Amino acid sequence: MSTYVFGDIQGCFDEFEKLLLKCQYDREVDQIWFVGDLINRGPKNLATMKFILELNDPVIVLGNHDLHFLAVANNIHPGVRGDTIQDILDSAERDDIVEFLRQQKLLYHDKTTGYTLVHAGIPPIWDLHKALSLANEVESVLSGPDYVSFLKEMHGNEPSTWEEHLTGNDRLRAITNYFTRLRYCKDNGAMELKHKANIQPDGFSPWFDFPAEDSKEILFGHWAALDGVTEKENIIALDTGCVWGRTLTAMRLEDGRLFSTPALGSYQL
Ligand SMILES: [Mn+2]
Repeated sequence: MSTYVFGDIQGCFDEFEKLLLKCQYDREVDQIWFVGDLINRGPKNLATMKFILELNDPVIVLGNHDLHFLAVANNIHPGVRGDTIQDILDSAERDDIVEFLRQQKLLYHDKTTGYTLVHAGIPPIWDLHKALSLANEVESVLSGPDYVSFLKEMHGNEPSTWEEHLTGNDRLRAITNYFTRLRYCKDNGAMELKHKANIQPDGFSPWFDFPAEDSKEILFGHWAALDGVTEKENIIALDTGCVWGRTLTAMRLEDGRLFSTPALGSYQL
């Protein structure tokens, strides 16, 4: 049995299928983990989600695009230019996909392998135990009866610095932004969410450049501009920009081998 961890698919279903073949993925015995951003910006979002819905026990952490889909599907957000989720919105599977996604996690830690899975990052102010507990606060709301009222307040960049005394939707939005949008921060956890992805803002550093409170093996996506390079052995970036016309990447956990396949198009505006 092997475990394959996939970078941001974003609806690039043809590339996803090709990469599964290249890995010699066997659906009877192998497991798939996803770093999130399963959908949006790429061309085949419904096909991607139908495939994932039929998997046995996938491990998924949600990305910003997956959460954005939930907001649009609940008629909370009108969508933005470049969204490609209409195929799901128009489908008979729309409600099943919404229900499936809102049961997923923001952060996953596998005790057997020691790996932690997150879409964007974990700020240096939280050890793993704290991060799992905060992720669980959002996961409970998302899978619970009042999730629409959180989705209504989810978009936004503030508060940009974690404070333990935050409450309500400000607290949930901050936690969500750390796990699903973080790239650069300061050692006190202050996030910079407004900059362009490949320009380091003054006074900020990549979240993984700070010494962690505990040694963690982290797998993440979201940051296509890194193109898989963090310069840190234990911090593994898996978004290699398929949706930007570059490659889709997966890692086999058991031996650390990377597999990739070229994008069949460039889908971003
Ligand atoms: Mn993302």
